[in-house]
Amino acid sequence: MGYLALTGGIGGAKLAVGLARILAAEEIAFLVNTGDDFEHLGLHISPDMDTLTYTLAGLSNAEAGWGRKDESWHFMAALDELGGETWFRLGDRDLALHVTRTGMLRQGVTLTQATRRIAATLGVRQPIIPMSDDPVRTQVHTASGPMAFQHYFVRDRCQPAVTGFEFAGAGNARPSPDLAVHLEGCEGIIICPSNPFVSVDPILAVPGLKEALKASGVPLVAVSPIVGGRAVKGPTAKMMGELGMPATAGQVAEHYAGLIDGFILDERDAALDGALAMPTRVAQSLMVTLEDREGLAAQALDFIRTLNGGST
Ligand code: FO1
Repeated sequence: MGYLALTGGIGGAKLAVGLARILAAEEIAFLVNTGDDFEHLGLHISPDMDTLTYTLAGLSNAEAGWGRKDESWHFMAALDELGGETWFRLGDRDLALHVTRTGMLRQGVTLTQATRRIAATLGVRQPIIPMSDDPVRTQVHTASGPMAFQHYFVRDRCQPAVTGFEFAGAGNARPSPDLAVHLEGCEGIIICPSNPFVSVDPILAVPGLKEALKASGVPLVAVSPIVGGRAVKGPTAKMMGELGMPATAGQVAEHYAGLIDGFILDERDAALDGALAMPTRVAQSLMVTLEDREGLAAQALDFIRTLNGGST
């Protein structure tokens, strides 16, 4: 028995830690966005899976939210001297992970298997499952044309105004084989407070995946990434404005309508409690301390139990 959490990016990883700390390792599995993945300097890079892996392993750079702590940057410095691309910062220790994964993939190891081996080596006991072993690449549409996700997010620092998104390759992608394994006996699904457009939608765009989540018949609750009209982290609110939507928690709930059975609002948005098309729960969703992360995780699990008709 256990839970499945959909996550991507830095915001999602925060709740993931809370879930990992209050549940036994065999009670939680993470389904992770790979739309941010890209080939860079000849390496396959999976940022959201690495962010989660490092975070669960206690190795992450907490200030940046990505990459490893205790890093050195000799590779970047040497690459710069050679005139290489240094807009995407790769620390020396982080680089070893990308080299290792790329080597595995070149030997025919799937992304699911490679991620499982790397996570185990780093001491992570919770399953970290890519949404698909097939390539899906988020393209950000802007007034001046489509952009690769990392060019938008890192190189251009989310400055371009977005007009839409495309998940190239999604049509031919299959859910990771490990998804069905972890949906067996699952008692609830959580959508972490990740960017709905570029961290969650790519996962839901894999054919059959949304259907598999709904077919599980268990409550699916989402935690709002928007608090009081602002994104907790990253460009979510900016994107909503550019897409002509109000940057509100209610709009995010609307975005997930039809899929979710419950929506967790932050206390600042308590006025929306009971005013949305689905059951809501108010919780402290700004996660600064580990206790905040654990508290929000506990609220999500309790909300699921309530929706399951369990404890009040
Ligand atoms: N984000 C940045 O803003 N700048 C970087 O130089 C950067 C490097 C990087 C390296 C490895 C990695 O796993 C993530 C990295 N990220 C960087 C974050 C990454 O772009 C984002 O975490 C996701 O793609 C969006 O959530």
